[in-house]
Amino acid sequence: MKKTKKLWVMAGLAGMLALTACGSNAATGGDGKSGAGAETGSIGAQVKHEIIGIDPGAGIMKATADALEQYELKDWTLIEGSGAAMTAMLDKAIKKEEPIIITGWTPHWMFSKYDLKYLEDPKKVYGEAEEIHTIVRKGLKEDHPVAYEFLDRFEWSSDEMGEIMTAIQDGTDPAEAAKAWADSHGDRVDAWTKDLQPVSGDKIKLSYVAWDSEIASTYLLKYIMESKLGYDVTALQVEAGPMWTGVASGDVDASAAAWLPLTHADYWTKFGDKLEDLGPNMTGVKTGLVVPSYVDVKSIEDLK
Ligand code: PBE
Repeated sequence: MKKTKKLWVMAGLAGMLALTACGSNAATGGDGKSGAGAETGSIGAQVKHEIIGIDPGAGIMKATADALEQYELKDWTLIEGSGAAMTAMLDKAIKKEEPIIITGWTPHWMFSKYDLKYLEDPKKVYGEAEEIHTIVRKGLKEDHPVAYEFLDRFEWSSDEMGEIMTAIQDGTDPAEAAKAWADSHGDRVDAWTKDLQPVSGDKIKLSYVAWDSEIASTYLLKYIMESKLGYDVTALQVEAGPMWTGVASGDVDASAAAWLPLTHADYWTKFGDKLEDLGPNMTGVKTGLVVPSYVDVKSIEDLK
């Protein structure tokens, strides 16, 4: 069984090389229907024309649906699931050295754990300079000025977030991982909280989605707001839609998980004028289609 699969992969690699050698005229062979070599060779056939997605509300799912259209990948299916299911399938595929295509993003611990690459996106369907923004409900500044000022100051790097994410991935409880990070990065925490007068137990609600990046940031905010600023913070784990509607309706005070300008563009169009955008808490983030580096595909265009 294993052997067959390996051979299959090798045939696939040979097929890809042959296709490359023939130039980019995908009309022959690219659809896997023009002869045995191409059939076993196409990456599409190898992964059953499936892209392993995450939760349906995620912006990356919409971007991927757009990518399937714009790159005319008609035979392909985007599989819904969750961030956790996606990383479990990735792990399984890598252990067997099988091909897999996932919806991925940075920062994410998977890039330090595995050897992965983004597929090139010449049509820029996944956008360019993406950022993570902190959004707050209208009126937060008046009701909770200390929380507002802290959230407004909060800005960090993907490497810093990566430290918490990796600790969680290695089995540390998220609250513990956030505490350990804050305790060992006192200079950063002091800069964000400098001269802010702690309150006594005011309640704050943060919403987030169970994406690994957002678990890390939200638990850090909760820890700092509770331990340094005296708040009683609830971190509400919801789907992407309710995360935005919660802040827009005022049921939730803030979220540090708004990916803009592209990933959450639809949510921004719907709710942007009903909330306040405090700007980026992280810049240089990215989303796209990701494969293990042993998968011999370079660009989304090669999936055709
Ligand atoms: N993500 C991680 C989210 C934003 C954070 C890229 C999976 C999304 O696609 O909406």
